[in-house]
Amino acid sequence: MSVEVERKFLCNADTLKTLEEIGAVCVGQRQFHDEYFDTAEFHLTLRDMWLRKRKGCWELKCPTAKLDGSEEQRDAALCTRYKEITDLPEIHLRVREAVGDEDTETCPPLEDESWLRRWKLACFAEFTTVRRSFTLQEEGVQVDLDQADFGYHVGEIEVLVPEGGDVQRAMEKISRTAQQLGLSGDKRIEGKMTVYLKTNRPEHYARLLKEHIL
Ligand code: V4E
Repeated sequence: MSVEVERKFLCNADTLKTLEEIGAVCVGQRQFHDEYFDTAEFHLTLRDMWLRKRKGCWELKCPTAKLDGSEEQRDAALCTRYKEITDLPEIHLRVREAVGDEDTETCPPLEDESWLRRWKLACFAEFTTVRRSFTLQEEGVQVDLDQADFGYHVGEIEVLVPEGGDVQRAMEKISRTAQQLGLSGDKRIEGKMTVYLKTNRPEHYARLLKEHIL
């Protein structure tokens, strides 16, 4: 398990040029289709848990523990931090708990997708992203430029921190990279999901907004 620390930013006509100027190296372009799942009552997303299938693999993003007050105020307001879980038994455990299934005697099989039916999980969002990725001189920092098929273009500065690693240091690296990219502003930039839900699932969006998840 690792923690993904990430700051999103808006791309403009100069973004590519700026990346080049600060020595970013393009390490490739890929395309992927994401399907996100939840119950009709939003058991997962109301807990800020994001279950998705990407390229045939299941992934679950869960919130991390809060940092202490001073750190929260400084860098954390602009960054998101999520645990990324890819181990299927661990995903099952967390989803089972979130949906309130207390029958721990019978485990749904891992090899088929009957667990989706058991926990009444259905796809609520799906979209395709074309992603160009760049590495930077700042160690461990990656910049992704995402173009979603519903017309949203967003950049992400991200650092993957192994379990127990230094999240504060990751946020400092992100902050330095943001400065190099000339990013100003103190507002969190909307992710693809926020923009997608606003347009395609307004009730779901409104509920998550009300509960301060988005
Ligand atoms: C964590 C989360 C969601 C899951 C998708 O996360 P995101 O990093 O936006 O997508 P993507 O495609 O870049 O994933 P990657 O390839 O980096 O793993 S959907 C909504 N959230 C919560 C969230 C939030 N509340 N605010 C912001 C700015 N981003 C995400």
